[in-house]
Amino acid sequence: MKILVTGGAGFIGSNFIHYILDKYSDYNVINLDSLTYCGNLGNLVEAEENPNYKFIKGDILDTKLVNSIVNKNNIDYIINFAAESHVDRSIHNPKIFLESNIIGTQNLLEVAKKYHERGQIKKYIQISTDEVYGTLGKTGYFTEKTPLSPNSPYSASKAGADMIVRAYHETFNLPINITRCSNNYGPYQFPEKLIPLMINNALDNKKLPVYGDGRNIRDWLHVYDHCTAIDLVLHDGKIGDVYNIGGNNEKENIEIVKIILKYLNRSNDLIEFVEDRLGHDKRYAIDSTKIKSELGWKPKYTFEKGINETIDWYLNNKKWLKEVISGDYISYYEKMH
Ligand code: NAD
Ligand code: TDX
Repeated sequence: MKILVTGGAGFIGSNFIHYILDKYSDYNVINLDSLTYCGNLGNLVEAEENPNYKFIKGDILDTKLVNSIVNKNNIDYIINFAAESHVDRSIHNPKIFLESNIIGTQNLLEVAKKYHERGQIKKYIQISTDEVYGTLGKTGYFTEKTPLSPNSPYSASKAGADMIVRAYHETFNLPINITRCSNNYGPYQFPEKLIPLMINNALDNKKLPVYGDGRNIRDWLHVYDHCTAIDLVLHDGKIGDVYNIGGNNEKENIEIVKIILKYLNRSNDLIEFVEDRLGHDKRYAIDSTKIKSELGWKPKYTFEKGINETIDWYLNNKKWLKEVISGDYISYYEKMH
C-alpha cells in the first residue's frame, strides 16, 4: 500500500503514522502537512529514520501539489486527517476552518476522483468527528444514522466536509469511508486541548481553567485505539459507509481535571471555574456497535490505564512540551484565558 496521510504532523495523524510503520513493514507513507501552529515534526522523529516514510510540507488546498504527489508516488489510499481542529479557535476565527476543512477536503476528493478513474486510487478515508452530530441530553447515543446537527463553526466545517465526501461517493462513485470518533487523548496532543492543557498547567502550578460548571461530558478514547479502528476501516471498511468510533468512557470534565491533579499530587485548589465556551455542547456519547460487530474492533485501553500512561508520557517528554508551548502558544493562551 502507498498511503497519502494528510495532517500527519498533528496529534492523531502522527500517532497513526507510527502505528502503520510499526505494523506494516511493506507499506509506504507520505505525510503532507502544512505545519500550522500545531503541526510538529517533533512528533515524527522515529518515523524520519524509516525509509518507508516521507514528509512533504504543503497545503491540502494546493491542487497542483496534491496532484503531483499522488501521481509521482503511485498513491493508492488517501487518509485525510488535516484540519483546523480546535473548537475555541473556531469561535474566534471561523474562516480558516471552512477553508482547510471543507475546501481542503473537496480539493483532495477532486484529485482522488481523477486517479480513481485511472484505476490508481482505491479508497479515500475522511477522519471526522462525533461533534458533527451536535449534542446529547442526559441519555442516548450517536449512531451512524443520527442526523448531523453541528453547533460550532468547527463541527459545522467537519459536517460540511462529510457531506461533500458523501456527495463524491454518490455522484462519482468514488470509494470512500468516513470515520467519526469521540474525543482522543494520548501522546503528542497539543496542549490547547483539555487533557494536555490541564497536565501542563498542573505541572507549572498554574490555574486549571474549567469552562462553566465543569459538568459537560465527553466520551474519551486513547489515540492508539482510534488508530486500530482506522486500520480496520482502511482494510475492511465497506465502501461508502460511515463508522462511529468511541470507547464508552463518558466523563464530566471536572472528573478528568481531578484525576490529573490527583495523579500529579497537586491540590484541587488549582481549579478555576471560568466563563463557559459559547455554544458549549453538553454531552457526547458514541454507539460503536457497528465497527465492533462488522469489523471486529475492540479498544485495548481502559480510561484508567490510558490516562495514567498519558500523564507519564507528558512527564517523560518535558522537552517536547517545552518546545510546543514556546512562541505562539503563549500569546494564544494569554488571549484565551
Ligand atoms: P491537530 O490539530 O493536532 O492536527 C491537524 C494537522 O493538520 C496539523 O499537523 C496541521 O498542521 C495540519 N493541517 C491543518 N490544516 C492543513 C492544511 N490546510 N493543509 C495541510 N495540513 C494542514 O488535530 P488532531 O487532533 O490530530 O485531529 C486530526 C483529525 O481528526 C482532524 O480532522 C479532527 O477533526 C479529527 N478528530 C479529532 C479528534 C480529537 O479528539 N482530537 C476526535 C475526532 C476526530
Ligand atoms: O481549557 C479548557 N477548559 C475546559 O473546560 C478546555 C481547552 C476545554 N474545556 C472543556 C470543553 C469541552 O467540554 O473540556 C472539554 C474538551 O474540550 P477540548 O479538549 O477543546 O475538546 P472538544 O471541544 O470536546 O473537541 C475535541 O474532540 C472532538 C477535539 O478538539 C476535536 O478536534 C474533536 O473533533
